[in-house]
Amino acid sequence: MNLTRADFPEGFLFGAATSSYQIEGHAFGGAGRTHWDDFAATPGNVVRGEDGAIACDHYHRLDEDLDLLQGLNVDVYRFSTSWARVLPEGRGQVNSEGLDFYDRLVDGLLARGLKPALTLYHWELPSVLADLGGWRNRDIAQWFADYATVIMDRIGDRVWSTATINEPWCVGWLSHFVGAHAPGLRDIRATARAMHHILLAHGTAVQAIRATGATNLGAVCNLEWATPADDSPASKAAAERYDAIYNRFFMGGLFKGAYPDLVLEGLEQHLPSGWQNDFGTITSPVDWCGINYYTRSLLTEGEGAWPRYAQVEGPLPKNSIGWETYPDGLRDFLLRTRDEYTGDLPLYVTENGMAAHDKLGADGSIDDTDRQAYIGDHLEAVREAIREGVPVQGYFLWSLLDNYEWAFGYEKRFGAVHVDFDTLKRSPKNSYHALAAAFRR
Ligand code: IFM
Repeated sequence: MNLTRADFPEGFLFGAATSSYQIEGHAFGGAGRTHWDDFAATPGNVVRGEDGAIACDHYHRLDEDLDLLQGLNVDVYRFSTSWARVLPEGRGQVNSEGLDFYDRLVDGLLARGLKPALTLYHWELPSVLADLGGWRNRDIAQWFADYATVIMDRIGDRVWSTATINEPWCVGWLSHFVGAHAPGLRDIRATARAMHHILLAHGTAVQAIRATGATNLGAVCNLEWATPADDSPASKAAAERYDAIYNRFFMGGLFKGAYPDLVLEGLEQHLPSGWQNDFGTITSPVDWCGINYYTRSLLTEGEGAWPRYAQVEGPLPKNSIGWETYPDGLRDFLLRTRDEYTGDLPLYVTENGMAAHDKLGADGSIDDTDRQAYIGDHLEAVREAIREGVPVQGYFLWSLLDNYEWAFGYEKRFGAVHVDFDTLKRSPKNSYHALAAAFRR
């Protein structure tokens, strides 16, 4: 790693990120069932049918993991609270063990000099609410705001920042149109409603938790650069549709109070009636915007009904999932976000990292040179954006630990720390040591 902390502006924050269901061990501490447990229980949805019941057993290894974070020399830790751990039925009765756990987590961070960056929803919807229609049901906006208030009442006095819903595209499109994430639907009407209600829930929660005195609130979107696969007008149009659905729908809703025409073409007839009246809530001011960035896609004209695009395999080096490494996309998104959506608002890269081809050495070390190169190249892209005047104020590595990679089960590893999922032993990879050196103060 060539870059160090000294290559970034004074006060720039380095962090690491995880999420509750991916690391905690959902079987522990009285957590309620989630739609990911249901999804994983359906044959064919998840590699080997794996779920988050044990995951990294972070629930019982909290101190060890917080020590690893501290050893990484980061400033801030992005974690999420689990709705179903705190409210097993989604609403009503609070599981005090769940809140106690997050209390210990926040205090453990502060004791180690780390800033707690909270995300309120990273995908584990309580099954009870999923059974009521989940993100398709407009009532979820208030359910989510009520849950957010329960969390803030307990730890809001000590968290440094709060984000609402991680990666709206995944919660909406990937989960309701593609069907690759819980609840695994392939239904355009469900998709339109879910995508709109996610933003409505975001705005409703922002208003509710601001009223509790919460500050430093943000929205986090995952963005994927869309490149036409060739010079044809059809491929260019396919890339624009992909970009509109993936990136511009959510950014447009949050920061312009409007959805792109290219998305309305397909979704308008399925949006809930009166959707235009919700933008006052959806655009409730936030204090920062987070961008999760991993890759780009190459697009060409597809077959069949809207959105009629097809993804084509690209020529660039890929991670172990097959995602191309394309750091220019991060720089270009930071510029575009500032220019078209957020202006002076602080931006954070709230996730970036690589599922690498980790190699175990005879001495027990884990060689992940390609992960180090990936991170270095993306940090360089952040520097380029900063040089162009974009107010980027921090970068979070995904992820501290190898963890439950959703539909890929435990097979794809993003961690700076290796986790043996049989023994749960943690072993820092070479990237952990390189990053600890780069982030040293
Ligand atoms: O593991 C996920 C995370 O939950 C959300 N952002 C992308 C990561 C890698 O796929």
